[in-house]
Amino acid sequence: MREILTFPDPRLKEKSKPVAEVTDSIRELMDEMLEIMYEAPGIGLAAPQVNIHKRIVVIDITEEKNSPMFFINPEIIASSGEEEMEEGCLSVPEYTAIVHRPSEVTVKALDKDGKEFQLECDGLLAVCIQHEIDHLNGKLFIDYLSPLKRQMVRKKMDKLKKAGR
Ligand code: GNR
Ligand code: NI
Repeated sequence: MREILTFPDPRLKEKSKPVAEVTDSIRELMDEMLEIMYEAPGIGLAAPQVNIHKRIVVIDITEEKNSPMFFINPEIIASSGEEEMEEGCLSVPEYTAIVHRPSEVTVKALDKDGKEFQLECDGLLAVCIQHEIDHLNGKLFIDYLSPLKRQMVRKKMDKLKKAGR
């Protein structure tokens, strides 16, 4: 599970399943995901990126890497505004693109104790949580781009793989 799946791996297109119960093994999995994310390094990681098709997300947008956030079965229950941000993805290495998304979202999820919470977010956190929930639904940020651009990304990934990176 150390390996992060990269585009165009078809497993990234699978829809992840809700977590039925937040158990110790789910908590262990989230700690492992956090480690992988920090090491990558990234500001967010969704379980399907490490080939675990469950609705689990970890995020830490701080530079100090000391404020981890855990989301189980996250759902966007409200959104407003519009924003464009340059996004990257650990599953699409060495590529970034501008994506338009709602600028403010309210997320409902379960925490590490299985307790439901709601969080209003904006800025980078709002972008990140939307990006991660997309992963749970089998969607990547490059799916918002034109087919031509996506084809370009496909070629670039091919080259990276051939170069052994
Ligand atoms: O590390 C990441 N940075 C990032 C920057 C802008 C918008 C979204 C992200 S998420 C990304 C890590 C990742 O791929 N999560 O799925
Ligand atoms: Ni990503």
